[in-house]
Amino acid sequence: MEAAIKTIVTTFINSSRGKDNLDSKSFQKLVQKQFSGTMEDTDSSSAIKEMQRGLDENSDGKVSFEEYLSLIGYVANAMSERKCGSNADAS
Ligand SMILES: [Ca+2]
Repeated sequence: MEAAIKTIVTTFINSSRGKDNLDSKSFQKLVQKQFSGTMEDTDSSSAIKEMQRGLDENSDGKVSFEEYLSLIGYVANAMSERKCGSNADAS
């Protein structure tokens, strides 16, 4: 569990190069690199931009650590739904 959280934190830090926010380009790279197995549309930059807009609560065009955690929560939720089989065809 701690290792998983550490991965979440270090992935953000590495992607943002130590900054507080991910810009569009870094966010796109992170999603393509880390979520191609769980998400559809990771090869579509417009889909990733759309996703970024959805996460960007303060509308500054960047993804903060808190906003990034919403994405992790969203992915975790999607995974648990898939495992429980309650929403097997969620597309
Ligand atoms: Ca933001």
